[in-house]
Formats: sequence, C-alpha cells, structure tokens
Amino acid sequence: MRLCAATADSLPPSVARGDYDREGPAIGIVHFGIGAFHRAHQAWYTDQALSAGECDWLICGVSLRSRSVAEQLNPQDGLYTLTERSGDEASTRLIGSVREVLFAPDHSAQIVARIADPACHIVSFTVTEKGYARGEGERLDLQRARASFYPLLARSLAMRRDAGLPGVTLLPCDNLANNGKVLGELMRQWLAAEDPLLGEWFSRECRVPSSMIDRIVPRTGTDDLDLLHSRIGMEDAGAVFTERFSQWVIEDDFAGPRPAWERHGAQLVGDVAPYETAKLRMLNGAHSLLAYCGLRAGNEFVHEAIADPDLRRLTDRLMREEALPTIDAAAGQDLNDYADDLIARFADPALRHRLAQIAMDGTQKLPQRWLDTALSLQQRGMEFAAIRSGFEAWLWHIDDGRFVDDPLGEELRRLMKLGGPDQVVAKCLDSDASSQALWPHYRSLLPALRQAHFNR
Ligand code: CS2
Repeated sequence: MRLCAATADSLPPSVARGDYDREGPAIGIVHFGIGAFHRAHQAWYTDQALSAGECDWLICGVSLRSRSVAEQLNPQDGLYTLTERSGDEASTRLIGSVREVLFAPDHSAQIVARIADPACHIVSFTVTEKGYARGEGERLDLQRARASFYPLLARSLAMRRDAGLPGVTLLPCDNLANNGKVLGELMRQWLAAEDPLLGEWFSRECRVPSSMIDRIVPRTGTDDLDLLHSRIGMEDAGAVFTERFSQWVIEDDFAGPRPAWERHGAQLVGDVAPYETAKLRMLNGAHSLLAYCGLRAGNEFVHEAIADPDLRRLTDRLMREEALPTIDAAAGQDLNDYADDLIARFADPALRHRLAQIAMDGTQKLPQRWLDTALSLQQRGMEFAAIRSGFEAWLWHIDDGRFVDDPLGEELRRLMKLGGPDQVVAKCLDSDASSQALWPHYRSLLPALRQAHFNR
C-alpha cells in the first residue's frame, strides 16, 4: 500500500496530522526547488498554519531539473511524512500543504498560470546557491539564468501586471548572505535585459524580504524509507527525515498577505542580518570545515567528524574565535550558546548527515561561509587558522578528485593538474591572473590562502 489521499486514514494513530480540506482551498504559494529542505521546513510551517484553520495557502512545488519529486509526490496526491529524529527517538507527522508538483520543462504554462493566479501571493525558493545563476562579481549570468526560474517568473509577472493584479512577494530561503537583496537585484537585472518596463512594475509592486532558514535535512536514503515503511505500514516515496530543531527568521516586508507562520515558531523581524550572518558563518562555516577535513580523515558522517578531538577543536576555533568576533549579535542573541547548541546538533548520530552532501558546490558556498569571515578578520589584523585549514582541505579535494561535486569542479581539476594549487587559488581570487576570477571581492586574502597551501 502506498500513501495517498485514499489511504492516509489507514496510517497508525502514532502519525500526527492536521485536519483540513485540501481540495477546496487555493494555491497561495508557488515554491521553486521542492527538495527535502523545503518539505522539512517551509511546507511543515505551512502545514501547521493550515491545521490551525488558515485557508488558501496550499503550495505548488516546482522542480527545475529533475522529475523525481513529481514522481514521488504526485501519485501520493502531494502527501508525505516528515520524521523528526533525535537520539533513539523518532516522531512522524503527515504533511498536507503541498498540493501538486510541476516539472518546469513539462509544465511551464501551468507554472506561469499558478503564479499569475489572483490567489498566489508568495513565490519562494530553495534552488541552492547555484540556482540563482550568479556570475562573476555578483552579476546575473544571463545564459545560466535562462535555464533557471527567471523566464517563468518574468512571464507570470507580466500577466499579473497586464491583468491589473497586485505584485507578489519573492521569498528566497537559500544560504546566501542578504538573500532578499541579492535575489531582488538579480531579478531586476533579468528584467532590465528582457523587459525594462516590467522591471519598473516589479520594483514598485513586488517585495523580496530576506530570510534565514535553519534545519538540518540529510538526503533520504532507501534504508530510511524501509524503516519508515515498517513503522507506518505503507510506502511513502516522498518521506523526509530531519532533526527536531528548526528556525526561520523572516524580514517582515511582504507585498500582500502571508500565512501567520509566526504562530508556529517563525520569527518575523525588521533585520535578518544578525541571524543570517551567525548561521552562515557558524553553522554552515563549521559544516563545510567538517566536510572537507572529515572526508579527508576518512569520516563519512558529521557526527563522526565532530567526535574526532582534533576536528572538534578546529570547529570550536572556527565558530568561537574566528566567526563569532565578526558578527554583530541582535539583542538577546547569545552566540556562545549558539555554538554549544550547534556542537550538540552535529553530534547527534540519529541524523546520519553525510559529509559528501555538504562538500558539494564549494565554489558557491565558501564566500559566505568562510571568506566573509576571513576578510573581516584580516581587516582587524586577526588570524584565521581554522579557515585556512579548511581551505587547504578543499584544495586537497580538488587535487584528489574524489569528492568534488561542483559546477566548476572540472575546470578546477584541470587547473590543478596543469599548474597545481597555485593555479586554482589564482583562478578563485586573483583578478590579475585570471580575468574571470570567481571571487575577486576577496582578492586581498590571496597571500593568506596561498600560505594555507604551502603550510600543508
Ligand atoms: C549544509 C546545509 O549542505 C550543506 O551545505 O551546510 O544544507 C545545512 O544543513 C542547512 O543550511 C541547515 O539549515
């Protein structure tokens, strides 16, 4: 038996669920990038809002590149379970907020119609760092943008404008610094190139608040699905597994209505920056450090890497001595407590979070996770030994070639073979050595990061 609307009543009573109509209410949210992260986070908050009696906030999930989530969820009428794990405990909830999943190459007209519908107020995103098609110097890479969400979104916005409808809120939920400002700017660049008048309408009518979302969601494995099957007595191909912890901090700047997510734990604030900076530099910074150093040391999971005393010391150093002094905490935000909590979250063996999942896409992740911290420390005349160790471990991976899954992986490996780590560091940072330096903004870190290699 497989989970779907007709079989959901046969789930055991231990599976928690809300009680709301999923047929009548409208789709109020279109979400690009409906992977496990969204299903374990925003869709879970929205499920709670719907369970509390809010209406018209069902979600249309969009996949840009793969049919797999559509194939998992559509035969299940969008239903799936979310299991929270901690130590030996697991609790499962049925999530009903996702109404349908559309695969962009097959269903572009439907996606455009969903966003152009008067009931849609929010378009949200977890498309990963690379999905925003940022090129050198944070400019939109128009060619890559064409294969992403930009054309679909522009077509929908034009329909809304022509129909005299109000604008929408674009809500980015990816791990980028200032994600609202960045997405707003990239969208404006797309429209400036394609339809400048629509660009003016967009700036006037739409809003792009920043948001920081935090929940560790390891990729679901077949062993997870088998175990769940035996617990709930039916197959759920769309199940997600996560930790108990969850945080969502959202800038309170919406173009129109939104679910009252704050009643279910989300924080609506004037400025997301202190939370976002702490999360990127401490949680994600430590994650990437554990990933590159841990994989090199032969570990497979985060909880194994953090149990190694040397890596634990290095992680502490990165969070408390390097990242922490660069963050302007908000009132009531205790960054030392945050570091303690992070170590405990990383150490939970129940999560089975693979280091290789974190290690992917380093070229897209390292600026906001390490380089912003390093730059800020350098400006204060302070050292950043842990970040240098991490950078050196990242270079080792490019050299080794085994674990680097990155849009620029092949090019970096070719440079590594040709001219060694120096060529790779130059390609990344040195705008004199390469007119296409990836991160020219961080050029002043060049001597320190070269040294990271020579200290090997
Ligand atoms: C991780 C994040 O895969 C990664 O790079 O660092 O996905 C991390 O688990 C989330 O940001 C936690 O909220």
